Amino acid sequence: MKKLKFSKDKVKTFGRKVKSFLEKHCVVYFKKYPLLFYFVVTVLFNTLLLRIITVGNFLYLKPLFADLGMLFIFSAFMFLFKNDRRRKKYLVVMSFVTAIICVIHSVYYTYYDSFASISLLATSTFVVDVGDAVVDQVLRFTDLLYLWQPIFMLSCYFMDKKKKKSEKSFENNSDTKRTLIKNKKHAFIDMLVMGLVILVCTSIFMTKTEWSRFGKLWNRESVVSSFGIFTYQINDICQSLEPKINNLFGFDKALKKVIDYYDEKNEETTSNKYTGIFEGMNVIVIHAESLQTIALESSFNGVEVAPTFKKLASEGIYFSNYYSQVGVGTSSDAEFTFSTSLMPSSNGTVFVNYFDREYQTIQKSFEDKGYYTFSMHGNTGDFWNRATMHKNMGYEKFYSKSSFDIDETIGLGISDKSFFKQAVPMLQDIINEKNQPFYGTLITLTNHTPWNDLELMDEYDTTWTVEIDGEQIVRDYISGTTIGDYFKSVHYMDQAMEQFLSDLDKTGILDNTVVVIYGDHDARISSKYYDLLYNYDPYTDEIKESGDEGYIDYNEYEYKLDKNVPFIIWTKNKKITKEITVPTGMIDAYPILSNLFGLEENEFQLGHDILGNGSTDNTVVFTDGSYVTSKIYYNGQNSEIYSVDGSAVDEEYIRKNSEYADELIDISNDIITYDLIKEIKEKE
Ligand code: GP9
Ligand code: MN
Repeated sequence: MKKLKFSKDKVKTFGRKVKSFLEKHCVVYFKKYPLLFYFVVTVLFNTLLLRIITVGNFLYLKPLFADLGMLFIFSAFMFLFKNDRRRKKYLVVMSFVTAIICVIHSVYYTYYDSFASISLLATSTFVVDVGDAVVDQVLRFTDLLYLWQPIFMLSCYFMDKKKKKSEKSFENNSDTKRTLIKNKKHAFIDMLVMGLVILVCTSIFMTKTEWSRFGKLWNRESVVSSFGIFTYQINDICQSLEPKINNLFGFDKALKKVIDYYDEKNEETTSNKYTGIFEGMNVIVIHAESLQTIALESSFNGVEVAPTFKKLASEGIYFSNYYSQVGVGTSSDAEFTFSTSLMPSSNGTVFVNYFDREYQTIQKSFEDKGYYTFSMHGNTGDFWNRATMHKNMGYEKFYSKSSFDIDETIGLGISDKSFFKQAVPMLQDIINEKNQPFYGTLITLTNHTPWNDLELMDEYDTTWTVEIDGEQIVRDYISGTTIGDYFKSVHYMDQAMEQFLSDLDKTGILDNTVVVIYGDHDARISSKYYDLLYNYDPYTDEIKESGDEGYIDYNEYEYKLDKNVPFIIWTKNKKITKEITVPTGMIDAYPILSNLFGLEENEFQLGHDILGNGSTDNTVVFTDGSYVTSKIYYNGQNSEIYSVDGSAVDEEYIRKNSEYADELIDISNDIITYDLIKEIKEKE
């Protein structure tokens, strides 16, 4: 009993000491500067708001304390300013800075489902170019909510200015003066130490996985969810600068890791029934902007959304369970992964931040076989830094915007119909100049968000007619919605494709050409619109609810799986007609095509020849560490597992696949960051 009383006393004394310590080293500053108190509390509220709006977590204490710690550190710097007025101004400026950070992340999250990175500053010009898409599809009222805070701080600042007189008399009091002088000396250190202590205490509660994600920074949502926005931001700045100074650190370790990986992998590649089947034929690769598989599976009033793509899929090799693996570099990442069989960079965008590295590419492999390689795109050469990067990847010529007559504009630029129409004589010229066989990539443009130039496209009827009480009722339920507009736009792209193939056929080019089509990435349509596809009831003109007959419980994983894109390899003579349902990724395209065309195998490829090797399962990895197999979808953000085929998997299956996913991302990042292909080739 005595002992308990003793320890109670001790706790009380300790509590008193902490209280007086806090009074002396922290509360005193808040009392002296109410603006400082408002700053900490209101910015902290904004960070909470950001997490609620983006990742939807608000019950977590860890990011809250991490942000609080960072705010103390930011606040400490105000004491480096000479006088009160400047210190207060500093708080107002910091309010604007933090609010703008929140707005940027909020907008970015809507578009990319991730948090922005400073390494993308170089890509910010593209945001201007796709500005319409951002305003139409992305900018929401909630993204601007954060601005209340700097406005509030500014008002407090001006109100405070009015009180200047009385403040002066307060400062003239000799006792206060002494306190202020003491504060001036210690305030900076006090606030800094307080911030660091909060951060250290918070970090003790972080799990191993959280630390690993913090270090790798692939999974930005998860890092913000645990460490808060400011710690993420500082980490991101450091890691974005890393490539610049990286060649000084960690190079040897990465080189050894990558060499060991390829030595161990040592995959036996034997020829199979598909090897060299298309050897010597021309290749036209269609990079189909935002083309999702779901568009090939949908129809309205008996008319398919994408009849041409659908026909090509049924007449050729069709990967119906194919996924894009892009990161923040979207279109350019799709081109990169398709061409190199490497994952995109987790830190920035290869086309923009790592364009000066050496890559082993499919273009170079075709060139080694005597092919002429080129690309065509109706946008400017500097978009996604393509002019530079296409050259680096091995395209001998890039026909960009200046090579085309921009006679019809839809959305981002030249319409697909005009683009394809002009491409045909260009292809004929290429052949006439004896540049055969050729490997050419044609990048489409029209099907880019926001799909709001529909009046320039042929009408595509997306209504649904039902008979109610003997009367024909037409439900125009999907027009004007994002997904409805998307389908109309895909229908246009499909018509453009149909016309292109027919024009090509007239020239005879198709007789000796393999047409390869891939959707570059999903169309980023919010999951709420998918309810119109799955749960719309034309009889009631309403969306079905749980319990209603025929209601489909469309969950976040079905939505993720619906983001798959088509990959089609087609020839006019329908040489191979086959559907591959094994999960396949953009990373597998190069090995598959390499085998079909009898190319030299790329020793740095990380993908697999899913067609030739007869795989029954495959792991498609996404840039955040999530992956999909024929059995599960693993969510890298929260380690949740979704069963794709209804069967159960054991721990070992998950462990192995997760390790594989981590390694794939690591190896790709090391190769890209440290320019290891160049290094290894030089050593050979
Ligand atoms: C434009 C295009 C669009 O040239 O490729 O890029 P995205 O916004 O889809 O990354
Ligand atoms: Mn794209």
